Amino acid sequence: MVPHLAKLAGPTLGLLMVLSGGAWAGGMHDHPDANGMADAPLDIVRAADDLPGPIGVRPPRTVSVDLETVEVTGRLADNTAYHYWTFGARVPGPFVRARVGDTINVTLTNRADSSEKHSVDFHAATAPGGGHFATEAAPGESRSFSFKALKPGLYVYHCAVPEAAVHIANGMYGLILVEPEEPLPPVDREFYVVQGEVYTEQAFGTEGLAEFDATKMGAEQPEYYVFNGAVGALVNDGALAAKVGETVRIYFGVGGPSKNSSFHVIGEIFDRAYQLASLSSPPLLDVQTISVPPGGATVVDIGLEVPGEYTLVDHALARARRGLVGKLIVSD
Ligand SMILES: [Cu+2]
Repeated sequence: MVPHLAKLAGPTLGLLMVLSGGAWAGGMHDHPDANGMADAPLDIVRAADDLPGPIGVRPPRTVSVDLETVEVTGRLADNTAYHYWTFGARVPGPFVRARVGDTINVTLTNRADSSEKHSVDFHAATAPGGGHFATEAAPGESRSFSFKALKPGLYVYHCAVPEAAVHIANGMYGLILVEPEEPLPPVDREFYVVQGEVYTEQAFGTEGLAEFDATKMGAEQPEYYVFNGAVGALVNDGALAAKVGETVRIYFGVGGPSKNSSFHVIGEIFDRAYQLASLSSPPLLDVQTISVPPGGATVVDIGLEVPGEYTLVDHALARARRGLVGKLIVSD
């Protein structure tokens, strides 16, 4: 057993508790080694191609969504670990796919080895707190609610237990796609990418266990910016892969908690961009960079004409040096 966040003892912990509304009250909790250790962190990256396929044409029905909240020590960067709070031990959480008119039965189970309460707020739900109040679960608890997906779109979901920004900064966000009655144009490949910020006491790149810094979060000064949870998540083996002549679709969201993304793929143009992830509005055509707010999303389609390596960035390019780089590899 490893006492994570052990360095937070004493006055530092007291200060954090004031700043974060007591959200760290359980921060001294021991976690099983299976949840990762500082010197053996888990891979928490959600692969960009880890999403269910298109629903296509079908009548509305009932869909079950089971989310498990797990606190793990994961790899934030080479030689840097971080204590993540997650949906399903990956960041972002699972991609949820439904169709407009579906009834969505959500069950959130907070693992018994968690130190915190967790919940889920679906932006696709029209209900108080988006389901937060109905799902707020203490460690070991399981809570459920149902909602009808009234509006098509690509929506963020996130934990909303106070202080919600802390839970989001620690990795508790994901996307739910509510497909319109008439499906989107077919594409050859689909990808799932979510941007977030990580606020650590230690400077970017410092080796060892990086600890959450409430002051930096309050000042909106992250040390790390990440696609899919970690530095390097979408490069090398994690790169998005496609072939010349194909059209790819990226479901892109921003967990935040605080920073907009100016999402851009270097060397490409978004042939179609569904601004603010509205799927009821016609897409914009031929867009270079699209602005995505925290708690927001977009859907972009890219036709691939030329083989080679393309780079996913936030065009606030200074963020690249803090980890925000992904790759799209296009082969012949
Ligand atoms: Cu939470």
